[in-house]
Order: sequence, then C-alpha cells, then structure tokens
Amino acid sequence: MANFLLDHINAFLRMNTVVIIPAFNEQESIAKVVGDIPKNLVLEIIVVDNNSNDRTSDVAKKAGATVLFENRKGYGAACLKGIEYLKNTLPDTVVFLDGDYSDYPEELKSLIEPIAERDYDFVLGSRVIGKREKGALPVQSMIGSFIAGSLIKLFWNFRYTDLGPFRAIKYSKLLELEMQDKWFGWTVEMQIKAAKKNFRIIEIPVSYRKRIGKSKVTGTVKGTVMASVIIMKTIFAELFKSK
Ligand SMILES: Nc1nc2c(ncn2[C@@H]2O[C@H](COP(=O)(O)OP(=O)(O)O)[C@@H](O)[C@H]2O)c(=O)[nH]1
Ligand SMILES: [Mg+2]
Repeated sequence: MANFLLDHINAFLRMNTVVIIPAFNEQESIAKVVGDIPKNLVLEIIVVDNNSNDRTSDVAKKAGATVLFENRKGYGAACLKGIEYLKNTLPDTVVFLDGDYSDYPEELKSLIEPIAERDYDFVLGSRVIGKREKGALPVQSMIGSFIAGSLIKLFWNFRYTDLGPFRAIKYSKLLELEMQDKWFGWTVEMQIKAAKKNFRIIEIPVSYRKRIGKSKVTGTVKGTVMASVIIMKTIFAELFKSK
C-alpha cells in the first residue's frame, strides 16, 4: 500500500518536472550530473551547451539529456535558452542545476516536494545551511551570499542564506519573473524578483561537494570579481526599478 502510494506521488511529480542545466565545458562531470537525477521524478533533462569547446554536448546526449545550444556566452543566456524551449513542453515545475557535479542531483526530490505538496512557488537549495565538503564552497562565495542576502533582506524583507544554483520554481511563476540577466546575475535576479512579488518562498538545505574539473567563476580571481560586480549591479538595478 505504502509503495503504491509512493509510486503514485512519484508519477505525479514526474509528469510535471523538467531540469535545466547550463553547461560550459563540463565533459568530465555532465554524465554524472544527468545520471544522478532521479529519472522517476522528471519528464525531461535539458542540458544547454554554452559554446563548449569540449565534448559536453555528446556526453550529455549519451547520458539521456536533451541538448540545446546557446552561442551567446553567459550562464543566464543558457538558462534563458532552456526556458524558451519549455514553451513546447509546458511543465509545472522547473529545476535548475549546475553541470559541474558540485550539487547532489539525487536531492532533487526534496526541492520539488514543497511545490508539489505544500504549494510553494520557489524553493532555493541553500548550501550554506546544508552539508558541505570542506573547501567546496569558497569563502568568497559565502561572504558574497551573506552580503547579497543582507541587502535583499533590507530592501525586500526576505532572508536568503545563499545564491546557490540548485533551485526549483513553478513554471508559471518563472514566466511571471520575466528573467533578463544573461550572466551571473541570473541567480540573484530570480531571488530578488520572487521576493518582490511576494512569492511563497522556502529555502531548504542542499549538500555540496568539490566540483569535477576547474571552477570558472568563484574559483578564479577574475570570475569572482566579475560575478560580484554583476550581482551588486543586479541588486541595485532592481532597487531603482519602479516596481
Ligand atoms: N552557460 C554558461 N555556463 C557557465 C559559464 N561559465 C561557467 N558556467 C557554468 O556555471 C556553473 C558554475 O560554474 P563553476 O565553474 O562551477 O563556478 P563555481 O561554482 O563558482 O566554481 C557550471 O555549471 C558551469 O558549467 C559560461 O560562460 N556560460
Ligand atoms: Mg560550481
């Protein structure tokens, strides 16, 4: 009986969930990421290859993902490409996940449950309150998330502890946000707009480990500076918008 019910719940969640993974040169990790996503819970896994010059797209396809290509560089540009594709599938829930195997894709279920069962609109996976492998989340990331979180609390009265990539949102709510950022302002833009619109938001702890391959963002000085500037610009641009 319990199993029957569980199958039923899984089938319900599966019918409605798709995963979008932006990926730039992740041939070493992408198959593991796709492979660890609970297939009984998702309808489609979409890897958006952002002009990689390695075998990311082939590896992702072989692992069972739908592969899209986005030639404009940028994390947000890749996510926007994935969203555009969803016009064809009209899912209920969209999960975003990075391609570097830092997140634990098997934790997807706990991200979509608050939406499916408790009618939340947006679920943010927080690595700060989750279990982290030592050194997986660089100190500059933690500081950046703390500053951004404090500003968002001050301006829009919702306390986020992280700007993590692993998150789930109702498709209809995602469309309402009219996402714009093409770079690394993407994650914070979604969080700010969700808070501004008074979405039902919840943070849940997610685990985090050291990525496979080299970091292109917070693991490099240039990446960290660029991401920090873009995140701050995004916060203040949202603040000075009329609504
Ligand atoms: N689409 C896109 N994704 C990128 C780009 N640079 C990094 N990524 C992806 O963004 C995610 C985070 O990058 P990562 O190098 O892990 O940065 P870190 O988590 O700060 O160390 C990974 O899934 C990368 O594949 C880029 O220029 N375009
Ligand atoms: Mg990473």
